[in-house]
Amino acid sequence: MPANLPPEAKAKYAKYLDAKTTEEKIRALEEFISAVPKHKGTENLMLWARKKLAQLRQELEDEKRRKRSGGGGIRYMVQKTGAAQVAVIGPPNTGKSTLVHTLTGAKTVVADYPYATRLPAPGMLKFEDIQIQLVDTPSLMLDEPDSQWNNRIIGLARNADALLLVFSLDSPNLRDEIVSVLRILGDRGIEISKGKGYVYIERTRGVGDIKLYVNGRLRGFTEEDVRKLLREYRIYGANVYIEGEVTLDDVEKAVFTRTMFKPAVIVLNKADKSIYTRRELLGLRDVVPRDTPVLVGIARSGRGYENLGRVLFEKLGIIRIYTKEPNGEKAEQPLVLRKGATVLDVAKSVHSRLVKNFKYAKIWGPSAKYPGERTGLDHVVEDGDIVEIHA
Ligand SMILES: Nc1nc2c(ncn2[C@@H]2O[C@H](COP(=O)(O)OP(=O)(O)O)[C@@H](O)[C@H]2O)c(=O)[nH]1
Ligand SMILES: [Mg+2]
Repeated sequence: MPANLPPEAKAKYAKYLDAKTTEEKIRALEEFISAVPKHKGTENLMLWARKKLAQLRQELEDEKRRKRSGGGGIRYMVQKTGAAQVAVIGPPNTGKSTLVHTLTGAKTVVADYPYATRLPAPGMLKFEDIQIQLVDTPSLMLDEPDSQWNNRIIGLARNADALLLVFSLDSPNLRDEIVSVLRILGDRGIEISKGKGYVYIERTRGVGDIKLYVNGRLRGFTEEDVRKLLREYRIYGANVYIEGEVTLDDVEKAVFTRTMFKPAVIVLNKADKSIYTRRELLGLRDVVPRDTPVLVGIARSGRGYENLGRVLFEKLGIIRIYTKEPNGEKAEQPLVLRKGATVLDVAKSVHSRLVKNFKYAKIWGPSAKYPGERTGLDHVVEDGDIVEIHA
């Protein structure tokens, strides 16, 4: 990087972005690939483009197969319930189904042969006064990273709020397996860590307007440079979200790979059959992002996973807010909101009327300077707060 693409290639890319059907996308991407000059600076880009092309071809085949068999097919998505949805993902036989069963009581398919689980299955994990939905999924095929089978599992990952990545300590290839799973996710635009910086470009339809939401630092470029760059790719309407420290190269990369961030927790299971020393496990830190918690345990008994609820809760970045009517009792069930939410978000999730007629709020709990502090709509609430809205 930077790719420094010739205008022709950029124009082809714009065509790819606008393509509607899978067939159109394939054709446009092929044209784009042949218009990109091959050199060191475009290596990553070509790698991404070829992967994407392989995936699109798979998708096309799948679409054709579905048409031949008269459409329909099984529903693969799992309806979200509870405070958040966590997809349990990993290589075969690592104990995913056992873990979901032990922690939630859900009936899952457990077997000592690979790929026994054919369909996703949800269960509810209790954490204090909320429930977190765990979704058991079929195992990833590590030796066929771009398979349609994996695409479906990645679809579940994309739809979830967080991932629980499960590996087995009796596998001699543990390190490679972790790397493979993270790569399978990364190749499809799912990162489990924001690293130093993070860019996400959301294209908007309609009137041309590029809006930047910067929560960090632009290293060596201005907002105008971003607009100029995107216009070169014929992108005239977009919301660009920037977090942390980011270069213009990072922004250009985000044009090509639509990266989304999914917080994750890693589970190293079958501790009772572990072939690793403590020291060797600590050595795995260089393939696991620093901000990703790692739990070691035994799924059959649940040992080692006693704190999984809290760890997931914290990683999900959610908070619990208890509403209260003036002179009433605090609600038993909390509202679940994102970290950083304000009184406005609280009011909105109760009733739009509360926003329109808002006078002030009274707060008890961690975010209150003193019990019953009076605040406006922009007050940032924290986990455990009690909020009373006066309207
Ligand atoms: N020793 C041991 N075996 C386990 C553990 N967790 C799961 N298993 C066994 O490993 C096999 C695969 O488990 P399963 O949950 O179906 O794995 P999945 O393919 O990842 O869903 C089954 O025979 C389980 O009984 C564990 O913590 N320790
Ligand atoms: Mg299973």
